[in-house]
Amino acid sequence: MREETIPLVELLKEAKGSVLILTHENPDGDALGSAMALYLFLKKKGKNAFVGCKDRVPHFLDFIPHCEEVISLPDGRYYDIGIIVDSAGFYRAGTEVKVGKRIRIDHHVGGEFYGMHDYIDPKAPATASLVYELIKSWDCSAIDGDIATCIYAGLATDTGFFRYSNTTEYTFDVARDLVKHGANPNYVYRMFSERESVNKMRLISKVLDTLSLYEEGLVAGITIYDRFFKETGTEYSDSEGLVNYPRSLEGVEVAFALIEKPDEGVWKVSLRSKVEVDVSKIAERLGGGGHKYASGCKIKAKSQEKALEMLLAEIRKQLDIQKIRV
Ligand SMILES: [Mn+2]
Repeated sequence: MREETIPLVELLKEAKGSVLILTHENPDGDALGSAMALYLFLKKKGKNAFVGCKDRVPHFLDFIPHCEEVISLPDGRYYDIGIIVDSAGFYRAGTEVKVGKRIRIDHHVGGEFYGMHDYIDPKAPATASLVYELIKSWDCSAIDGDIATCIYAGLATDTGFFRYSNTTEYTFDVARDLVKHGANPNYVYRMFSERESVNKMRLISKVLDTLSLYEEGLVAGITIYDRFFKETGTEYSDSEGLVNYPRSLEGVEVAFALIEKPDEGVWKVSLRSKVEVDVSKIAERLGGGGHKYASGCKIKAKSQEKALEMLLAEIRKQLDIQKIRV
């Protein structure tokens, strides 16, 4: 049993009121998988639990068990306890929520702290593995096939299906236990990776046309213009994971995707690193955050050129600080 889980487990065991579990906007596999696993578990424990998100569940996550129960936020309701998962703070929900007590379960470096009931471990491969530890500390016999699938989905996607550097012996220990409890690795993989639409393929094709290299090939990036979504009949959530294309190039250390968000007047940046560069430092200087290998931020700029210039300046600064040269 993990001692760090005790305060939160004790609090939830005693909880009589409503508990809202929420994720960041544009949820990924870890955010939704973690939220759904905790929600299903708390319901099993007889708690008055709810799960909410600003955005609707995207196509690539619609296989997550019971995801149709996700409430669209804001819903105007008051909840006694709010638990945000896989997020640096409640601001990442992207919407106002009315909750009494705020709690955070997360594996991002830094971020907001709400008190002794937070369960934060930047060394965890995924938020889903923290939810797993929490459930294990309370009642491991409650892990059924649905809960195991939710946790597995989060763990698998945040580790690039057990290939990224956060994949360790521990990651496999957790995965093994989840498979034992009914998670099906091939099913989850197929749901994530083999359900693309033709429209998404056409989006990828347009996006790859924007691929550019910088710093003699150490840095590579793509730009996803808002018009691309309209032209291909896709939507913002289809941009998830496209940053892995520039990252997959030989010699690239830092990869990025610049995504136009005209409704917010910003360019959303996804940053990825392969081995050494700590992209969380780049994202932090631009007002965002994340992990060493995967981070994000938003840049307020009128044009793609301006946003790119600001981003490249910070990337170069980080390469200089870490003395990374071709
Ligand atoms: Mn995560």
